[in-house]
Amino acid sequence: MSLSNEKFLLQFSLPGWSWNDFLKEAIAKLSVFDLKESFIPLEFLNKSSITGSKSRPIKVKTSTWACTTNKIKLGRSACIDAGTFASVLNLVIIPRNNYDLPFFGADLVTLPSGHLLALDLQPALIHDQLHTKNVWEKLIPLKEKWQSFFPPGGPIPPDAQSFFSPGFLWTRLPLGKESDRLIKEKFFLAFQDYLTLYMMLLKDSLEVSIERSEEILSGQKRYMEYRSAKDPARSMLKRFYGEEWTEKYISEILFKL
Ligand code: DBV
Repeated sequence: MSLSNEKFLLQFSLPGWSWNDFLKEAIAKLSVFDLKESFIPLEFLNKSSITGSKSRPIKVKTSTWACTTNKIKLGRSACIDAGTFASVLNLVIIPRNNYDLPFFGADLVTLPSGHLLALDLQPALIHDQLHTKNVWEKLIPLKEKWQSFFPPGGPIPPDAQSFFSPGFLWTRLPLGKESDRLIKEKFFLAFQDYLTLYMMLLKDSLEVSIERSEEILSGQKRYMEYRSAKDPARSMLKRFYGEEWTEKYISEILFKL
């Protein structure tokens, strides 16, 4: 792991609850490849603000980290630390489009209302056997193994369904010691399983034809447009940092191909 990675991780060690161990695990796994950190403009690298009320101000920080490898176009994390108000790790890995690979997506969110945990390998080309079969065969057993420990997260909007895989692991948990234990003892292992599978798929993938890679690219664009249009963090980010910064962050950093 390079020095600036470590510096970043130190900046994100929070007191109390944090998703830091998950991010560290992901970076450690990615570091097996020829990882190169990507440049993030200063205004998005570490953004601070104050939210809450005058009598109870809450410090908010959003940190962004990104990398590439020979098969990954963009791996990026967005971490929000607003103390008890919010703790978020959103991680997306976008493979290069000359490989027939899904996205890796994790959305780990702690709010005063509870934890919301989403983990998936998501297709760029929906309903395309060549793109999905090999992945789903390996992913569905992981979903079956891990979802049994967690209550289902509830329905996802119909327009979003096609962006998820049948291996979507998704739950909502109340705050408290029992959930903390479940997250540390079970969800962390599920996260490692999903990541390990993704690393294996990356390692084994072979380059596809130019025609195929163009098809994959247009699927990736559709996916990014959807994620950027429907980012569930939009209203929170706007509250923290205002509209202009938020829209730029979403379209130019979080979901840009
Ligand atoms: N979600 C993001 C990014 C975030 C982020 C970039 C930078 O995609 C955080 C931060 N997700 C985030 C927050 C919330 C959610 C919710 C803060 C809570 C919003 C709130 O309640 O105010 C999966 N994330 C959610 C929800 C889902 C997901 C289904 C609930 C939405 C709701 O209840 O309205 N993650 C989300 C998703 C994909 C994924 C749609 C893939 C397509 O990976």
